[in-house]
Amino acid sequence: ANWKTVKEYSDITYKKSNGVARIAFNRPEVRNAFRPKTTSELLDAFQDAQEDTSIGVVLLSAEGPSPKDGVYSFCSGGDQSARGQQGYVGEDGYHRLNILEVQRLIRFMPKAVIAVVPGWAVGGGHSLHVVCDMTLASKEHAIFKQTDADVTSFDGGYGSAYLAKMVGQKKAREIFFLGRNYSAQEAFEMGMVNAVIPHNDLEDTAYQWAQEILAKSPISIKMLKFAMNLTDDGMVGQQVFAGEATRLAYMTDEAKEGRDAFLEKRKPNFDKKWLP
Ligand code: 1HA
Repeated sequence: ANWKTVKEYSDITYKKSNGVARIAFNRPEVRNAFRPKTTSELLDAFQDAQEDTSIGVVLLSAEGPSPKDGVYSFCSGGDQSARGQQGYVGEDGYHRLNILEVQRLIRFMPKAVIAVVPGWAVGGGHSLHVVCDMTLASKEHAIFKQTDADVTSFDGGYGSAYLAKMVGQKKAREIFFLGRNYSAQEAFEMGMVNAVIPHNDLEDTAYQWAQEILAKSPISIKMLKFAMNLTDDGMVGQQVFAGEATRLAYMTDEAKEGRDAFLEKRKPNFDKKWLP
């Protein structure tokens, strides 16, 4: 990979190479906890990756290890030192839970998003890996853990209910109710990790997976992602999927006639082809 920095941020890094965007947490000294500044930067970077037509796959990864103790982390969730009474407090003084907006961007983005987990994936960081399309984990250093019930928080959406669809109800309840540590191998066996990768090969493997996806049809990847999302996302899932159906319908002669007739202030002639 020939990574080029796209934009300088304080709490994340953002690079691109050959169709792949890499967005990485960059607060390894606090296990890559996110504060409002981090989530704003994530939103900005994900939005850029979404709009950039040269990008087909996004890697959500993390810098590290911690310069303090050499420990690797993906993300340890909300920064508890920024936690106020109603959410996480930023420089503007507002209390926010806008990591959920980041989750929605990942979920509804018409491109594959791969979580690359080099170390701790904890609390809201665990939920982020859950909402990504796939997860690759470091064999030696990845640890999955749900601490929400230790700190009076709960991700009642994708982080838990969608997780239960992934690993089964009993396991999901164990993960949240006991908050134990799970290795990459255990997470793999539960079905929430796609592959366990030797730590030194993790980033290269993620890039390789991305390249394999990039060789596929962009329309197929987008439609398959939206199709697999649909049943779990209710009316919004239908809206997203149907939006793509609308786009395809717009490409027909029939749609062109509908538009042209309106603009030319005449009755449309739909040529009455009621195809089977
Ligand atoms: O659930 C949600 C949400 C739900 C709905 C809507 C929005 C949500 C938004 C957020 C969240 C959450 O994320 S709630 C869960 C918040 N996160 C946690 O409870 C995890 C807290 N951290 C830990 O349990 C542990 O640090 C660890 C298992 C990740 C790692 O343990 P380890 O290796 O023993 O390291 P540790 O010594 O604990 O931490 C290293 C440094 O990082 C410490 O700072 P230092 O003593 O060096 O000054 C530690 O305070 C800091 N740190 C780690 N995690 C966080 C953190 N500082 C702030 N916030 C953190 N999350």
